[in-house]
Amino acid sequence: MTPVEWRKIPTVLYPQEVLDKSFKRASKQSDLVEDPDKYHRVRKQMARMIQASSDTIAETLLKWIDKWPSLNAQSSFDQALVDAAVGADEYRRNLGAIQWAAQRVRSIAGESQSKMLRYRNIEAFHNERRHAYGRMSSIIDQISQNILWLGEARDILRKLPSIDASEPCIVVAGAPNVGKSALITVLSSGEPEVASYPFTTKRLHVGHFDHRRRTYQLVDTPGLLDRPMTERNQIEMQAIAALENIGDLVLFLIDLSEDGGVDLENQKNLLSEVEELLSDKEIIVVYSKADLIDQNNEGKIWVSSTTGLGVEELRSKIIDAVDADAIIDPLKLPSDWPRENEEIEPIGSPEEIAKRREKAEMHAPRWEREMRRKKNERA
Ligand SMILES: Nc1nc2c(ncn2[C@@H]2O[C@H](COP(=O)(O)OP(=O)(O)O)[C@@H](O)[C@H]2O)c(=O)[nH]1
Ligand SMILES: [Mg+2]
Repeated sequence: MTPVEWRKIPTVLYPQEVLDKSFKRASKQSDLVEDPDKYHRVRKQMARMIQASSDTIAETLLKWIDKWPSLNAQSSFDQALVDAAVGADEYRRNLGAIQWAAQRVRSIAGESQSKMLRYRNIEAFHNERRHAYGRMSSIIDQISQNILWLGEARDILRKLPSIDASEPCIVVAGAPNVGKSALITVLSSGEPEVASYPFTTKRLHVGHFDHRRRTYQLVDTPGLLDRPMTERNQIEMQAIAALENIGDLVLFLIDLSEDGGVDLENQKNLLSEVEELLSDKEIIVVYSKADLIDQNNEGKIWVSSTTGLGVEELRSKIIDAVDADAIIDPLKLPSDWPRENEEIEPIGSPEEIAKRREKAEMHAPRWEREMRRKKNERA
C-alpha cells in the first residue's frame, strides 16, 4: 500500500477556469488548420474546436480523479482521517460527479462530430460548434458545486499527516502536556512533520527515525488518546480503531511532575482506558520529564526530552518491541498447516461425498479418468 501524499494533490481550478482553459486551447488548435477551401477549412476548424475543448475538459477532470487517492485503497487510518476531515461519503460523491461530467463531455463531442458529417454548409458548422460549447458549459455548470467542494477539500487534505501503513508506526499517547510532541522531536531524525488533525485544533507531530532499512514513524494523538473516552464522538472512536490498525506499538506517557496540569490519578485512569481500548496492542508506559523528578522508582522507563536522558534506551526498546526485523523463515509452515502425509477427512455426509466425487469424475479430463481407471485395475 503506497502512502497517500496529500500534499501532492494538484490545484483544483474554478469551474470557469476549466472552461476558459479548454476553449482557449481549442481556438489555438483551430488556428493551425490550413486549407485554401473555405468550406473545408471551417468544417475542420469547428471539428477541431469541439474535439480539443472536450479533450481538455475531460483530461482536466480525469486528472483530478487520478490524483485524488481512491479511498477504498487507503489504510483504515487514512480513511478515518478523510472521513473526519471532509467526510468520506462526500469525497466519493463529489469525485463521482466529476467522473460523470468527464464522460458526458466526451460523448457530447462524439455526438457533435457525427452531426457535422451530415451538415453541408458553413453556417451549420459554426452553429454546431456553438451548440457543443453550450452543452459542455452546462455540464461544467452542473458540477460547479462539486468542483468547488474539491478545491476546498484539497486545502484541508493537504495538511493531513502522511503515514505509511507498510512501515512500523508507534502511537504516542498520554494526557495533554505530558511531553508527547517533545519526545517525538528528540527521537526523530530531522524535524517532525507538523500536520493538522481533524480531531483537534492542536497540531499533530509525525516524526521518524531509520533503523536497518525500516522507517519507524512516531505519531502524536492530540485530541484522541488524551482525554476520557466518554467525551468521544463516533468519528473519533473510528479514528482510534484505525490507530489500532496502523499502530504497531503504543507509548503511553505519564508525567509524574503533574507539570502539564493533569494529576496522576487522571493520567492513570486514562491509561486504563487506553489499555482497554487498544487491548490487542503492546503498550509501553514511559515516565516523561525525568529531569523534573526524583527518580526513586525502580523498573520504570524514564525519559527526559530536555536532557536526553533515557532516549536511546527507549529507542532500543521500541525497535525490540516492534520487532520489524524479525527474520521469518519462508519455508516454515504454520503449525496448523496440513502435512502431506496426513489424511484429510472429506467434508459432508457419505452421500454428499459420493455425489461430489461422481461430479468431479464427470468433469475430469480424459487422461485423468484413464489414470484413475488404471490405478483401480492395479488395485
Ligand atoms: N522539564 C521538561 N519539560 C518538558 C519535557 N518534555 C516536555 N516538556 C515541556 O512540557 C510541555 C508540554 O510538552 P509537549 O511536548 O507539548 O506535550 P504534549 O501536549 O504531550 O505534546 C512543554 O512546555 C515542554 O517544553 C521534559 O522532558 N522535561
Ligand atoms: Mg503535543
